[in-house]
Amino acid sequence: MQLKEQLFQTTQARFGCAPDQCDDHQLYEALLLLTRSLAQARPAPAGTRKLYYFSAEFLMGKLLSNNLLALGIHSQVKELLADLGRDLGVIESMEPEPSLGNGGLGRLAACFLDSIAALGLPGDGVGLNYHYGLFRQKFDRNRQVEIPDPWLEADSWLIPTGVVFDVPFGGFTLKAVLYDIAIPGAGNECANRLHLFDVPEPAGQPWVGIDFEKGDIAHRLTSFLYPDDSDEAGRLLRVYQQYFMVSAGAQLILAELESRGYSLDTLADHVVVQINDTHPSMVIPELIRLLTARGMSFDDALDQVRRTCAYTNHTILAEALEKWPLSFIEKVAPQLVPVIQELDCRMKQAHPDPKVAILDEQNLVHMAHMDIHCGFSVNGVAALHTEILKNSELKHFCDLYPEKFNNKTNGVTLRRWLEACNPELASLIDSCIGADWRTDASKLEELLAFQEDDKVLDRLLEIKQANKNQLCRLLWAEQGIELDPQSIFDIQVKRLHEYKRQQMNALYIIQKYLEIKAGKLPEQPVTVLFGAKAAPAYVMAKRIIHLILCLQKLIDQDPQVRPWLRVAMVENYNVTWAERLIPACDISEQISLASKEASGTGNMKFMANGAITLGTLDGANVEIAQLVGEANIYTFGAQSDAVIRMYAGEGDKGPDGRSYHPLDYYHRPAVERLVDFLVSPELLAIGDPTELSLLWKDMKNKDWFMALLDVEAYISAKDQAIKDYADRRTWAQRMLVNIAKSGYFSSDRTIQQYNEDIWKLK
Ligand code: 26Q
Repeated sequence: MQLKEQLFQTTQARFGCAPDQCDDHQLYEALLLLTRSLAQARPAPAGTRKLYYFSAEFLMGKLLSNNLLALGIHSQVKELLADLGRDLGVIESMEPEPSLGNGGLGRLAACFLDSIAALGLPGDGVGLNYHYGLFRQKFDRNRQVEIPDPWLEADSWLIPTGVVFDVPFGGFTLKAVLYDIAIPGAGNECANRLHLFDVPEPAGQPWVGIDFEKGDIAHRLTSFLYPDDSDEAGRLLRVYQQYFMVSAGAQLILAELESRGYSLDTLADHVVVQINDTHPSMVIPELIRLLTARGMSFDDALDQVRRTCAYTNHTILAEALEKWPLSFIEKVAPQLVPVIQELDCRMKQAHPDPKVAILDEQNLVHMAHMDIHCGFSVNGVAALHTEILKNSELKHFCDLYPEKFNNKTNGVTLRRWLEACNPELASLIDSCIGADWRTDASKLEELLAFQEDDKVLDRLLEIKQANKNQLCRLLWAEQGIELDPQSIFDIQVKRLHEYKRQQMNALYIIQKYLEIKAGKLPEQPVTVLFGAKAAPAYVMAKRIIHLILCLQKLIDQDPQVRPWLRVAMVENYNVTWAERLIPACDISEQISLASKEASGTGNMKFMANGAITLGTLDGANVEIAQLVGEANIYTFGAQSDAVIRMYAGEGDKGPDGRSYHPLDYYHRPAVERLVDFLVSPELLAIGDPTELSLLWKDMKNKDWFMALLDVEAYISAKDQAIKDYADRRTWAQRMLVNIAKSGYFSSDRTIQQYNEDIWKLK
């Protein structure tokens, strides 16, 4: 049947009218139903071995456009709507964004699902159906306010499956109800599934308070997604969530193994489980428990699980490595305690070094340690990150099991992060090298042949300008922010964390502000854009948001500075805003303290859209720099080995154990006046004096992530970039090189490597 006919039938059945009689939301719903059923009808990819990608987060973003592209009907639907006088962009804007993730880790999982399906590999996601995604962010009096985000509507991408498992908790049992989202593969006829488990009768309101009863857990277990929080409160619920996910997921694996006709003792031949950071690590003892309960010996169960499970590490920040008190597990899932104790005992016998123990002296379960002992693969997410894991953070484990350690540099799906979000650039690329780059991103390198082609270079600049104009229109319409589209767009969008150093960017803004006030104008007008959510309990991160919003206001009110320097923080930064901001970016800010950002993936998206990176040699920036060459990136700042030595206190150790002393840098005249501006009369007149002075004190006395160490080098590098921007032709050539080299950062490449080295699916 023709699509037109199908759409007609869908709107008739659902709303009793023809498509041209539908409002925008009804048309969106009709397209959702149609697309969902087309994706659902596709068969799973063939194969005897199947991957289960376990993750507490899948930050999918809107799915309509993506699915239309994967199904190969995007342009057809667009034209069909145009014939009705409707705009697909407007219809898409009706879709609520499922924010079932915090940031990088969750978005990576979504990119991976896209690539696994596009490569035709049999692999499903396993996670939770949170009813409230990450909070919606509002700004009120220059502060972040969090508002619950109910994303589920009567019609959504979820497909009820009728599958239910019992999950046994200490003292009660809960049913885990399975919903699926179909993940169609681009360029083939298959679809995988994202399996999301939910409680049978979810409560309508998000969780409030932390004193919960068992009855509450039954209704509220999937209530909300935890922010990547430094907050201890309510952590027991997190363990309930994790066990619910892995127990139901493990039961699904064994049920599918059986229905595929395989016996339990062939588990490792037919199943591979990828554990996305330690959040799903309890899948290891749970699988052992289920196998032994079905009659397998502990030895054999451990052997199967060891050949089935693989672990990905996404962070080296010590505070983010999960360690749960055994008493939590005793309360949530007492049946796991003997399994974990037995694993601990065996590992201690084989390797008595307390540094590699699963259970430490305080009876904390080190989830990563369990993963490494009981899995066959441990991978980092960028070359530098993996080296740091092997040489420092996980050195003791690498000495024990060198063969388990491997690197898988992250990637992003260019189908969402180039084709869908930047259609004009995608069609310019098509006109240069054809359309095959969509499924073979290495083809983008062929763009290098166009480095001297003025038509292509001019068109690149034109498209960037058009994207900037478009972003300005949206920011004005949706947030009342008015910007100069002719200015340089310098963008830092990512979660707010001290190690990502948005505060250092703020110091740059202060430096420019003071210069302009003193009569020294920048080479070009600059707009510094931010997007960032802070975890609700992360006080310092919220102070940095406060600082940025105060600077925004200060400059907005100043007619002398405004034409040259603007600051704008986008409210409620999410995947949808990323899709609008990234194509409009000139300078991509990737300025984490070297050694702290495991990989970063925003850096890759910006590069693919022709932004030039201004970054430290951290995470995947190192690989970006190697690929594009130093003429096509701005790098600055201390390198990871030097930073690691300073944390270790090599040399002149201070009272906090480090050999980095922020006051030494603070007292440099060029730095002191920037830091002191935090408590200047101008800023105190706008912001909260207590917050600003606490931030000021922290910056000069503590500065845990060494912003003052790098700030001067940062300022010169950024000034150089702004100066170079004036040579439009050379800049366009650099943009082209960045786009051409971004093919390496396609998640298709990453997934191919996971498959070749770890999963071995086909
Ligand atoms: C843990 C316990 C309790 C509550 C929340 C959490 C929690 C949740 C999310 C801890 C961490 C996260 C998210 C981590 C994350 O996004 N890491 C990023 O992963 C990306 C993909 O590999 C990398 O590119 C980034 O460098 C890394 O920061």
